[in-house]
Amino acid sequence: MTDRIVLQGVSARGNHGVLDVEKRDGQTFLVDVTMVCDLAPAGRTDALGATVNYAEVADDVVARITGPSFDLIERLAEVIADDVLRYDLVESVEVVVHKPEAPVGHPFTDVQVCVERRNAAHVVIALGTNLGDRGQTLTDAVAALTALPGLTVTSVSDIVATDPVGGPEQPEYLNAVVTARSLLHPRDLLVELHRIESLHGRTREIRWGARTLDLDLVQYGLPGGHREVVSDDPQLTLPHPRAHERAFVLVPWLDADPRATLRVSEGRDGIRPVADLLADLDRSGVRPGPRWEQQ
Ligand code: A4P
Ligand code: MG
Repeated sequence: MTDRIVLQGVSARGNHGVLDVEKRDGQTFLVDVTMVCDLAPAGRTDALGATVNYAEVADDVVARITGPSFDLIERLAEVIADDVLRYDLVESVEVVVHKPEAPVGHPFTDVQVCVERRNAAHVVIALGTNLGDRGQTLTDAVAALTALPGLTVTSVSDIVATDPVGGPEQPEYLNAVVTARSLLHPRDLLVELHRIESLHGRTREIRWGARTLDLDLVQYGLPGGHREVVSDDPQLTLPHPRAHERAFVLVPWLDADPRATLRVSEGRDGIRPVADLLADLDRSGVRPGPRWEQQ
């Protein structure tokens, strides 16, 4: 695919940088975005809906530049690339972040980082544990997911401590959510999730019973996007049939992805912002949990 949309030199003031003065005073950042995508449908139909609206991309870029401060422009480039890959049409994206006023200490014209990322299905994985060294288990599970070929972890929520929902009387849970992009097919990804669970001594005696590690595939593909998978197969139901009613999933998911949406029924109207779903739920059983352990 050689078709591309190039958006160059989007600029705004932001507060990214390691130094206090950078976080306090801010400086100008410029961003170039190159999106590789099939433009033939737009060329044929002349319809904006058949392409990527570069004005929306520019809005997202400016929101990231002016948004919460990162230490590194590598991180800024990464989150911008991730935003762009929400457009299913985009097969791959190159993001260049320029920081021409960076405190380099010598005359220079520009410093830039460039990242190139491929698109794949956006997936959401929920982690739960209420037996053993729970914090360490979650840390190890995220490391195992990060190391999985074909899976690129894009965001990890904070850990929440949660009251058990359903099942027999059992200890408090720690839960978290990881978002990722997957080149693995849903079934292959589930096999890998089960393998990681087994590595942590997961056994299955009682449904909804206590467990060392539970990894559920909450969603595969963005709702309404062409990589979305909807399935009522009991071996792999997508989206996860109980996710929408569980604050222990939605609270960390929203933390990992404030713009998350979840399909709750068929059609366009069946896609709901996770923030709205949460507004209707009792969140009293979900509390801030421990910090992630250093690896
Ligand atoms: N399966 C079907 N769809 C999926 C999917 N989307 N992701 C199948 C993962 N697995 C899926 O799962 C049972 C079977 O579901 C698997 O064979 C798989 O092929 P399991 O992990 O063996 O058993 P489970 O986790 O006990 O069942 P389930 O239905 O996944 O339970 P839930 O709904 O995940 O509930 N309370 C708190 N506070 N925190 C928790 O994390 N977790 C549960 C488990 C109950 N209460 C909780 C928590
Ligand atoms: Mg499960």
